Amino acid sequence: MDHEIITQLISAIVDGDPELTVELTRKALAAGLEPLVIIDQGLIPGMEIVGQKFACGDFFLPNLIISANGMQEAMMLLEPELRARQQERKSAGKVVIGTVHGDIHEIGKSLVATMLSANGFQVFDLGVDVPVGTFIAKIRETGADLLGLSALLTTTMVVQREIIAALKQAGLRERVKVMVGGAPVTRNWAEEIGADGYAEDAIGAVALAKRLSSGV
Ligand code: B1M
Repeated sequence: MDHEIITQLISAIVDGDPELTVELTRKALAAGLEPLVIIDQGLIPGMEIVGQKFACGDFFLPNLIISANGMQEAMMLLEPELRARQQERKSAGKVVIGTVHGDIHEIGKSLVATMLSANGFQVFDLGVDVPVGTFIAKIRETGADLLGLSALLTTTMVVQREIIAALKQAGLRERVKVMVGGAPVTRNWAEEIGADGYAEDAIGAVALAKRLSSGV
């Protein structure tokens, strides 16, 4: 039964049916499925198929948009559930996060932000297409210890490097640990640009943020 809902959820995302995506997400929660299982086994694999179909020309931009809308609406149901499962209440640290300039991919960044907040971090989410200077200003304003930079395009991951250079120029690099992520980003890339860490997914981002903020 559980497995069936997950399979249907993948199809609802791929078929571009936001209404059904939300209905199935509700059903899955009611059936007792963990929000992270719904995300990791249903919504994300669905989006991966959409991405593959787009890459090989079977799908077009409207397909991407409608599937993303379905996932975002489902996430609106799931985010409060993720937060409700929050285990650590005391602040684990302050994180400024955003998707870099030129890039409007929002879903993965928001999932990372939600998971960080659910794990006790105070999160300042700047949204998408964030100018370099806005990251710098927010770090100054909040005194954040961590900066999370999401990039989903090979053309925008280079902005992560620009932000690290801007941090140095602003005299903030020693004070802030930088974590990077997003589909095209790799551990090698993180090392190459001098970031402090890379995480492949939202769970990995929480583990990394904890490690970085504890100074290990
Ligand atoms: Co776009 N898109 N898109 N897109 N899109 C990709 C990324 C692409 C891989 C699709 C493909 O061709 N297969 C491709 C990029 C190719 C490349 O550069 N390598 C692509 C392209 C080309 C484009 C456009 C250029 C298309 C066009 O206009 N011709 C355009 C660019 C717009 C822009 O940003 N300037 C574009 C637009 C869009 C939409 C707006 C339509 C829509 C986004 C809507 C929205 O976010 N509100 C969209 C979507 C939905 C996708 C795919 C299909 C799905 C992305 C997603 O939400 N995945 C994507 C294909 C794919 O990735 N498989 C694709 C689900 C999400 C939970 O995963 O974002 O990877 P993800 O986040 C993960 C991890 O990456 C990680 O944790 C998250 C949770 O597990 N993570 C971090 C992310 N950030 C992190 C930060 C961290 C740590 C981990 O630390 C700080």
